[in-house]
Amino acid sequence: MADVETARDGAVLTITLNRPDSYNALTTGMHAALREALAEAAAEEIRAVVLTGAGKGFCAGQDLTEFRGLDHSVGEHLEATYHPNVRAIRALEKPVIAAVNGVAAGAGVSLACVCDIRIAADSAAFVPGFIGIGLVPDSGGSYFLARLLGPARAFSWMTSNRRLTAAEAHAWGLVDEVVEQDGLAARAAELAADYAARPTRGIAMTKQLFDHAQNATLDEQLAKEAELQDEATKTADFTEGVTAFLEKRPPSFTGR
Ligand code: T3D
Repeated sequence: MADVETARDGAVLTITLNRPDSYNALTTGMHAALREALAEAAAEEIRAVVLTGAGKGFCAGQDLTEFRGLDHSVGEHLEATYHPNVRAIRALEKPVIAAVNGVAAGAGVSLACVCDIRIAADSAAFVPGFIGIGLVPDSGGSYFLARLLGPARAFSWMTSNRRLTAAEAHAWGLVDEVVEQDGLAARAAELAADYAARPTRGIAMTKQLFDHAQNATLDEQLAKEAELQDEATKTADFTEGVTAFLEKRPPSFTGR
């Protein structure tokens, strides 16, 4: 079994981190495998992606056994391994759903937060992790958590190392939905299939817009909206959406 597995169901690609004995802690090799899986996800026929973990954990962050006798620059390691995948997920022109099946810690929390949507099993938990070993949030953690939770809550949580339950994460807005452990995979598949039937290019451009809004002025954002709306009107799904509305029938979107 590979450390990162992919499975295709129609237009949905599920990527599974697969080192269950260590709660899918990330090794250098896993980053490369994840990069390959994300390249597979970029194919036009894939219209939604699920990212999950095998076994009891979602992802325990950096595999700490790789820190034994640390003899490399961690900053360079981050740039070479974590960062390309963070950028690849944000660049995917389709929704990425994190199905958090168990504990997420350290860069595992960051990884979930890089995704567009998070659903969690009721048994899942979120552990800052970094500060527990004297580190700072990385792999996008400080960026996404500040935006998802607000800087004050993100700071106090990340520096407390408090284990957050799935219910608490939901109350904080960190996850969109909490489902029973046994129903998580089915719910993730259902949600992904639903997304895969929507206007994929419109969703991709919505993702791009909200990313752009993080650091834009109002004028810059208005310009970006106008630019992407122009592009959206050139899609087949726009034509289909308007036609279906006028013909009083449900639309059939192709993702083009
Ligand atoms: O290199 C760079 O570029 C820097 C990047 C840094 C990014 C980071 O992510 S730093 C933060 C790294 N992560 C952590 O510090 C989390 C460490 N793990 C934990 O705090 C806990 O294990 C958990 C909260 C994740 C889960 O706790 P619990 O009690 O539910 O389970 P457990 O028994 O501690 O762990 C289960 C197994 O997974 C266990 O193995 P064993 O004893 O049954 O053989 C444990 O050793 C293993 N495991 C968990 N986390 C890691 C790990 N093995 C290696 N690395 C881990 N991060």
